Amino acid sequence: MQIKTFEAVSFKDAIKAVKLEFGNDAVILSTREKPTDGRPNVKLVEVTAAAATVTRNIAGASATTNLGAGAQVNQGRMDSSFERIEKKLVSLESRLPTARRIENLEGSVHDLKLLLLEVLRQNNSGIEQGLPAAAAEIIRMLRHSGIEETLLAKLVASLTKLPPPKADATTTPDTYYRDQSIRWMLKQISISPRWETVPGGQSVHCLVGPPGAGKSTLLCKLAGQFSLRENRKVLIVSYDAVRLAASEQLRVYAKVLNIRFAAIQEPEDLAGVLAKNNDCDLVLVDTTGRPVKQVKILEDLNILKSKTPGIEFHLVLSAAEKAGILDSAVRMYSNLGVRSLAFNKLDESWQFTDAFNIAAKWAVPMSFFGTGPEVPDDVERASRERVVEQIFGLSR
Ligand SMILES: Nc1nc2c(ncn2[C@@H]2O[C@H](COP(=O)(O)OP(=O)(O)O)[C@@H](O)[C@H]2O)c(=O)[nH]1
Ligand SMILES: [Mg+2]
Repeated sequence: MQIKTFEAVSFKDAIKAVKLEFGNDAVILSTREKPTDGRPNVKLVEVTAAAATVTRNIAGASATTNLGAGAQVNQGRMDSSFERIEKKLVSLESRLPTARRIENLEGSVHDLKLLLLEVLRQNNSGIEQGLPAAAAEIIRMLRHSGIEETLLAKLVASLTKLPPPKADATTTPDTYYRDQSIRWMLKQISISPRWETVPGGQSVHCLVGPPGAGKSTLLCKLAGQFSLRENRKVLIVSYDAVRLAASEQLRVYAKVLNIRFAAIQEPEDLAGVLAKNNDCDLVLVDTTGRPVKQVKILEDLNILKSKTPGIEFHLVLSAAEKAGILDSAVRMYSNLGVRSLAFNKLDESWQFTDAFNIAAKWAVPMSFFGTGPEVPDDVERASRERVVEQIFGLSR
């Protein structure tokens, strides 16, 4: 008799393997669960089976089965054995960890891994190793708040070159290195120039960026601020290439504030609209887009750029997004020649760390901060001090 042991992750799979090798008439001799090496919560199933040569009396009720060396097994007894085994299999299978439980376990292992990495990073005796204790502590604090490692390495290099703090009553090593770090961080970011009136001309600013970043909201805030507070003659243009009816919100808003409004669907049409409204000195262009159409949108924006001399693009980002998403948005729009970064939804976390990372890494000036959904009040001009003070916990 040929006997073999099969291992699988479930009884179903084990039986499948048995049938594949020994055919449908294989005899199951034993079944058991056994732990997996190194994964105590995940069990394997072991099924020992024998190959059977079956001869059946098709016409009669008393079919017999020939097991190798002539052992005769009554078909009725075999059927009931199978039934018992099947029941046992079902009950054992119900006790196996479900796919969801395994998933949960894997999730926990992943979380633990992250936690461990975080602990290791916090105890990192790497790049700041050679620094005085007070300076190293600042690096650890900045790392903890989310400042990117590449930027930290540059700061470490800069702090390393500093002369030691003078021993006087007013400066402790803590304040000395903190002030130097703040100074260094302020130098890494810049603020874009104000959108001043061009004598005898129009300045055209186009807001681009991922859907939902808050472009239209920011545009309304800016249009409101420039026309109400600075008395500028503003023209709002909605460039809604994919006909999302997004221009309606702007049309209504423009009407309420008595601001000139135009909608275009083709990038070539902007030049005509500008000529027709040449008494407006500040033109704010809103754009729309769906993620799947990004390539087409970029092509259109490039046409808009080539057909509209002097147009400036400003990339609007949501500070509530993950750093990776912000990074790929900057990468995507950088070919257009982005003049500034505006960060919205700062009110959702009051975290300026990602804004700092992105602006410093890509060396693009910051222009505006959206600090809430209210139009036109929840906007402020970007400020380097605001960013750095928040990171150092000196302000909200
Ligand atoms: N909390 C908060 N919500 C904002 C801010 N800016 C925009 N939003 C909201 O974000 C959503 C998307 O804004 P919208 O301007 O339509 O994004 P767009 O697709 O880039 O034009 C809307 O519900 C806005 O009210 C902000 O600074 N703070
Ligand atoms: Mg919009």
